[in-house]
Amino acid sequence: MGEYTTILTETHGKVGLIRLNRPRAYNALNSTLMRELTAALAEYDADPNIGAIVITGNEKVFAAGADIKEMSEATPVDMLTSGYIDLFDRIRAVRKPIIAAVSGWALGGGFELAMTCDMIVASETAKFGQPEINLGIIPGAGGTQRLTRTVGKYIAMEVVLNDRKLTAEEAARFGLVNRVVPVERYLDEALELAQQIAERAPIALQIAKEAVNKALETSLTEGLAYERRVFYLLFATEDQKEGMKAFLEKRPPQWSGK
Ligand code: DAK
Repeated sequence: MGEYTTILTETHGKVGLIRLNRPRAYNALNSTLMRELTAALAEYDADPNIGAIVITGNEKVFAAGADIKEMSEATPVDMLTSGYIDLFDRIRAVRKPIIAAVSGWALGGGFELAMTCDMIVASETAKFGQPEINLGIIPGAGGTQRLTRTVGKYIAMEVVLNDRKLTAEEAARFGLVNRVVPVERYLDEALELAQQIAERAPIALQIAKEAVNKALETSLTEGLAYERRVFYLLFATEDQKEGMKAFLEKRPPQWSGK
């Protein structure tokens, strides 16, 4: 892995773990951190020994949003040309599954980062919010769109228009997180989930992630047609042959990723 100053990386079996690490600034997502995060994600995405990725912060904070100090004097042209939003798009383009392990605050861009991931494991202390309205702005990295698609219009309006923070329990009730666990367990739980996923057939995993994401972006008719095409495509893989043969032979499959 490259040399990073604002994140820490570790490998746990087939899982790449990225810890956001600007604790004194509550892991505010400055441009260095976002660049390093996307570089580390790209490294793990290209590594054939890695099957899934976990992004976490620390017990107190996942990330408190974009760095307010860095953007307080920005012009619209600065915001447009900084490339900041392209970094979020790069996270979205990662082909391997990404799990956010969230404890404490996930605010603004930090909440948007968690929602850009594919699954969210939360500690009981997790708190989610879009407080941009307090700064005279609105969410700019998907908050108004991803949140609304997940929790619906009415809750999203309260979160975005009135800085309503969501507890972990509320987030679970609204379908925003996969599970809520005691704070001592949240990272292990996310790593175990990621490890299970990482053991699965790599090409099917990639296609499955794409197909689920497609559901959020197309009509049902187009989505079903897309699903059917990629379903047929998987019958061209060695893993499909192996998976079905292993089932019939009553043994665990050995995935080749081909
Ligand atoms: N940026 C910079 N520093 C931050 C920060 C942030 N977002 N959040 C916290 N910090 C820093 C504080 O300044 C403080 O630093 P020192 O004063 O000690 O040097 C330290 O972290 C601890 O913060 P507090 O003293 O405030 O700690 P508390 O426990 O009292 O409160 C808090 C914790 C997380 C509730 C509070 O710090 C807070 O409300 N933070 C701000 C949260 C926020 O408003 N987040 C939204 C930021 S706006 C874009 C797309 C998207 C975005 C930008 C561009 N493009 C399309 C280009 C995203 C925008 C945002 O996320």
